[in-house]
Order: sequence, then structure tokens, then C-alpha cells
Amino acid sequence: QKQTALAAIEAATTLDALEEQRVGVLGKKGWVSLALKTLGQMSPDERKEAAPAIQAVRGEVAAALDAKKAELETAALEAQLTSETIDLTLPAPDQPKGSIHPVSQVMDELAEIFADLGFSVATGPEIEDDWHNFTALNMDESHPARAMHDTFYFPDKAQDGASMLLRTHTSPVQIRSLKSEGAPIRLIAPGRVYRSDSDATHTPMFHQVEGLVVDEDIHLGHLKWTLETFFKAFFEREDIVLRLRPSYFPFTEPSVEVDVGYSNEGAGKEGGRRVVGGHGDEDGHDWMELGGSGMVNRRVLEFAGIDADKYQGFAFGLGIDRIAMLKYGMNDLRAFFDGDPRWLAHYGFSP
Ligand code: FA5
Repeated sequence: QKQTALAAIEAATTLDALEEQRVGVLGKKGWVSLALKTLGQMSPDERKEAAPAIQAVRGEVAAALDAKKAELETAALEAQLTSETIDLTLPAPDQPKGSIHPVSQVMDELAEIFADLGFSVATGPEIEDDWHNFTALNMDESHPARAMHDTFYFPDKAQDGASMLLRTHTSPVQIRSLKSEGAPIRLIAPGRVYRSDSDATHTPMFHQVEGLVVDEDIHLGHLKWTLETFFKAFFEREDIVLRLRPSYFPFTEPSVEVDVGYSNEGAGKEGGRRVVGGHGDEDGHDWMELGGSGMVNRRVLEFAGIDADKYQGFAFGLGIDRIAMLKYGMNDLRAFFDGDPRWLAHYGFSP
């Protein structure tokens, strides 16, 4: 029996088979264990002889089991190491990668261009009070322009009684920066703004970049040059033309709407950069309204504590999402904020 067991142990090729042998020999019902139990019925003389013999067999089998177990474990480890070898010459599997959202990309691009023109970047709170968003921008409580902003108000007033809202434009940053830094000043203020509004070119949350220059002897020519220089750099095209249309904002006087025109002759051949909201005209231009601007109303300078006899300024507010649509050829603004990974994979920028 011992020889059979030792042979079986030697022949075992897996740890499971080895365990089966151990149970068969040394387990509760294994034959060595059963033999040990018979000792009780033996006479003392018989027992004296049998006991060491059984123990010897037990020891021999146990030693064989241990040796084989160690051998099989080493073999298993070696097999594992061989199978897990890393082949450095194989191409790496594709990992899903994040990308930079077109809005973030455009914000970076425009901050860089304006930095070259000497503009610093300012920020302000998205939860704003009524005074900074409207009143100080020359829109008092009864001003009809307030109604045009489709404002999200908070139901509760602030401790000081102020009505709180989600800012409807980046223009309140003009007031905050003028109050904290005074004149002269030259800044842009990119950020999120909110209006209850939604279609292909309007979303309830969107992005604007405010621009503000206040200094002595600033005039409309400075505004036009700045916007033209910015858009040529941003669109990387010399044939960009600006159209400043007379308009009205309570916080600028005079006020102009900024349309960007780009030649649609070339656009057709190059595969086109026509965008929803653009409209062509006879001299071969497509136009897209990108923002509002004008000379800062002296009432606004006064609200911000600036000497309006000494200083003048210009300001503009551009829709960042719209200029992104125009540059990168997207046609539905709502897709910007759906978070669809396929859209991001297509339009996103590699980090
Ligand atoms: C303003 O918000 C003014 N604060 C701009 C301004 C600043 C004028 C400084 C003068 C001086 P307006 O409401 O027109 O103006 O918005 C400016 C631009 O934001 C629009 O031309 C458009 O490009 C963009 N815009 C407006 N509403 C939305 C919207 N719901 N979704 C996406 N873009 C929008």
C-alpha cells in the first residue's frame, strides 16, 4: 500500500491530484489513519511493534507529499512567470483618452492673443447681485433691457436685501474690476453666463468674454482695431472683415453690434466654414453676429467710482461658444453641453 501511495504521489501532476492522495492516506478515513485506530485493539506487545512501523510509514508518506507539493508549487509559479512575460515589442493597447473641450481650447487661444495685446485676465462670481449685473450697468429696476435677459433669479434675497441671480453676462466684471483696481485698466473676463434660452444658437448656460479698456483719450478706433486684430489672429485669416452695426446697450454709448464677415468664395472651395446663423451678401461675405460692444457709458464709470471727465473706455462682450462654432465648423450649440463622448472625440483637442 505504501509503495502504491508513494508512486501515486510521485505521479501527481497537479496540486489537486496531490491533495486527493493526501486525503486517501492521511485524511480522517485514509488508510494510515485507520491503521492507527487499530492500535487500540492490539495487545501491548503487538502495539509496541506496530506503532513505530505505522508512524514510520506515515512519516515517509507525509515527507513525500511535502516534497511533491513544493515541486508542483515551484512549477506553477514558473509557468505563471513565463505566461505573464511582457513583450515590450507589442503595440500598447488603446486606452480611452480625454480631450480638451472646444470651449476650453478657445478660451486658452483668446487669452493668449489678448495677452499679446497687453490684456490681463479678470474673473467675477457667477452668482451675482442685481446691482453689479444690472443697476451699475445703467439698468435700474424699471429698465426694459432687464426683461431681455431672461434672468434666473434666486428665490431668496441676500442678507443685505440684494436680489441674487445667475449673471446674465460677463459685464458685471467691468464694475468689480474698476472698483477694485481703478483706471487705467485693460482686461478680458472670460466665463460662464446664464439665460433662460434654448435653440440651435442659444443655450441656458453659455460663455462670454468681456473686454474692457479704460484710459485717457480712448476712442472707437481703438475698439475697432482691437477687435479686428483679435479676430484676424483668432481665425488665422487676413480676409476677416468686421462690421460694426449701430445698436443699443444701456452701458455703452455709442453701442455697436460686432459681426464678423468671411469670404464665402474661398469657403466653398476649401470645404466651407458655413455655420448656422451666418448670412451671405452680394459682395461674397458671410456674416455672423458674435457680440456687442461700444464706448463705456460715463454713467457706468461713475457707478464704478472712476473720474469720467479724465477717462474714457471701450468694452465688448463676445459669445465664446459662437466664435468656437464658427472657427471649428459646428452647427448646433446644444451639442457643446451634452457631454457625448463621440462628439468630444471628434471635436475635442488633444492635451
Ligand atoms: C451682452 O451680453 C452684453 N453684455 C455685451 C456687451 C458687453 C455690450 C460690453 C457692450 C459692452 P448680448 O446679449 O448681445 O450682449 O450677448 C452678447 C453675445 O453673447 C451675443 O452676440 C452672442 O454671441 C452671445 N449669446 C447671447 N445669448 C446667447 C445664448 N443663449 N447662447 C449662446 N450665446 C449667446
